[in-house]
Amino acid sequence: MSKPVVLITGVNGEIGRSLLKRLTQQDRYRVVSLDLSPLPESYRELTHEAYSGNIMDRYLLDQIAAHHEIKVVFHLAALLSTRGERDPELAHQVNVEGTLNLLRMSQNQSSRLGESVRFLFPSSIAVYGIPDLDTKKNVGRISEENWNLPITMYGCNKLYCEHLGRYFTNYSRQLGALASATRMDFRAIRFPGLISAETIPTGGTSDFGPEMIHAAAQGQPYKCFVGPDARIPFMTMPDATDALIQLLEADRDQLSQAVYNVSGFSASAEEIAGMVRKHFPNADLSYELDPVRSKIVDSWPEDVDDSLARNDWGFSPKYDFQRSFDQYLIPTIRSLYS
Ligand code: AKB
Repeated sequence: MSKPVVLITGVNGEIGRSLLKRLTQQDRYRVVSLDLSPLPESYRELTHEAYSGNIMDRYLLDQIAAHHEIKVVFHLAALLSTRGERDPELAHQVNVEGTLNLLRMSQNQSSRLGESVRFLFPSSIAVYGIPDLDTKKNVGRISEENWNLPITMYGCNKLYCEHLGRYFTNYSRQLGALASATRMDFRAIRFPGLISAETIPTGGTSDFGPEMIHAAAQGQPYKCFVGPDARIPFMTMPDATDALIQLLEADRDQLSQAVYNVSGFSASAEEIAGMVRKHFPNADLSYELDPVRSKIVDSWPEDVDDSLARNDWGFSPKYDFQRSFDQYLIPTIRSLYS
């Protein structure tokens, strides 16, 4: 039997590259990819076909769908939270209208194939908005339905797209009228700050964690843009891509909802700095607050309750705070920069 075709948008980003490698190792899927910028050759050769183009180009999306029997979409293309605050209208266009284009394509594809296309969407802790630091300290690990009051354009976009995905899967009246239409199957993970040992993120606000580690590993000074006490949940990239694949492969009837929190560990900027100094004793780390970015981080929870993901589809991250550094980040980063 031929392998199911997976479309990854935003494949040239951090999650995209890592997911592409992971799917290639597993060898169960055939990957078609799309990104604004062309994939480097070493990644391109892992794909069945790599398209360069814009998710706003509906004609291109229709062409891709016409040429491949896409059964799964990982829609990763997005402008992250810091970048989104610099150009909120562009963020809305890419994050919302772009997602709508992919949802529409997936729904058409589901009707055409008579099989539900599984649509995997990386949402974010940015959908949460906690009004002040006292409340942040006291709310503890928050669950999916609480504090859905984002303060960034990116957070608003992610929250709304979760609703759009649920709408296409369950409620679209237009589809209700077509009794024979097979509905698409939308599933989302609200990711915390992600830390990869191989790549450095761009345009996010949780970037202070990975930036600090990569700067120290390269012997470069780093000025952290949030204060030492700023605390949010994080997760390693291997745990993030494994979670996406695990949620993809879960049976529909295992899932009690469409959107799930996940977390690897909760850490403050100073706890990360402490761990970095332990491994790189000459690290030159200091703090220089960026008022906008630290306000964004302050509005995100210290940690999230991911018990539904654990119970429904067996989410179980390999790396806690200590293991992330000892067994993944430090060994991989050292070999990257040596
Ligand atoms: C960002 O910082 O914008 C992202 C996120 C937390 O979704 N990394």
